[in-house]
Amino acid sequence: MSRSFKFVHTADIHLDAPFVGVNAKDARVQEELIRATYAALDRVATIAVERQVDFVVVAGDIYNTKDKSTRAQLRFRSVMQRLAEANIGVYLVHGNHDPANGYSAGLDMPDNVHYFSTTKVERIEVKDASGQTLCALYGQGFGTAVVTDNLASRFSRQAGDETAIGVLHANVGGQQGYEPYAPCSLQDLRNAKMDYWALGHIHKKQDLGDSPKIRYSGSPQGLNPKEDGAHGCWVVTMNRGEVTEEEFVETDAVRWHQATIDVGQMNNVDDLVDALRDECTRCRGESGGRPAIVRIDLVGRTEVNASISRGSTFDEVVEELRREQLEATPWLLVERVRNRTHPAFDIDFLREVEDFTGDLIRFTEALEDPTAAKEFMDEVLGGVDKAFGEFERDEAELIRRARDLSLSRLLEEDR
Ligand SMILES: [Mn+2]
Repeated sequence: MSRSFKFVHTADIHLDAPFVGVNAKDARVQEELIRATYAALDRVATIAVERQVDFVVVAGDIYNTKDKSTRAQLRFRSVMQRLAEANIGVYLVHGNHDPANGYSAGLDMPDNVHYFSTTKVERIEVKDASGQTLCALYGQGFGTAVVTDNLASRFSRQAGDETAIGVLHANVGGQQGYEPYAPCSLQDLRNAKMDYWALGHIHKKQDLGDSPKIRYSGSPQGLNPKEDGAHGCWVVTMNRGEVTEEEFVETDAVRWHQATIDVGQMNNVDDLVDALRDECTRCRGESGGRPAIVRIDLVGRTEVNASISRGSTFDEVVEELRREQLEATPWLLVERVRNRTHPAFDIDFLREVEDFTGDLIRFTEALEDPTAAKEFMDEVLGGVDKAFGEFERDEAELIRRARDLSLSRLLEEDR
């Protein structure tokens, strides 16, 4: 007779991730970011212990770099020891960020830790303390950073397995923004006849199907602005090949947010300040008491554009907001606010007028074609590029903003 069992599915912990590109001068923010990946791993372990799960699976990328720091390895081991004391087994695959051929400090891991083979799909029968079989786990890790083989197609459930779980680090369905490693399709996964696929590599949680259950857990901690929203791990209960319960439990220590504010109905800078504060309040509400980092884009056609495009008004509004939000507890870092607003004049009317204003609009509209825009900007900025090297730019956006700024000045003179 089998019994029901419970496990935690996590992946992509990326211990020691450097949070590149975060503009954080504040010491509190820096400290919290350095701690964040470790804090998230700690929470995963605490959840495993508190919920008395039978085991934990980690679908790759425990560490951020192949040549992982000894500090990261020591801390990881201490978490494994905590799980060993609670009699919780840990089954891991190597991912592209921590392949088996990377640096290892050679630390002895406790006996509860098992890495799957990197040369073949390994099958492990998981038993409880009384020797009763709970399920069969199947996994294969990355031997080197770049794995272009379809690993999923090698998995196959053995006859007689009451419950089978696949553990794999892979890009399912050629997802953009992630390396195309261990590429496979949903059909490859289905063909293996597993009951649950514990996947890693994609950093946001994904639910790719229910029959069988195919899940990415995502990273327990969001690692960059694109990894916004709640991050956590799955706690899964299974019995005789069926998932009877699954819960996504939040584990992130710092949360990312991306927001867009339409300033179309606003009349003055005060309205804008209020809207920015409201957005920060909303992010706090969605962060569940955690510190948070937010990036905001302002969009819309508005009267406010003229005031915030002038001098340092915009920068000062953002600077004040940032200071105010950082001082509060928990802190909220307003990491970036982009002004993507447009002035409130009637382009359709102005376009028809036979004067310089009309010429300007017609000229810039001819540059809406990306190739034309690039050619024009290369011509205008060729000298700058030569002197300083070509910088990354959104040509169409730059042209639109230059047009709006010129129109604002021109129309003001008419008033
Ligand atoms: Mn990863």
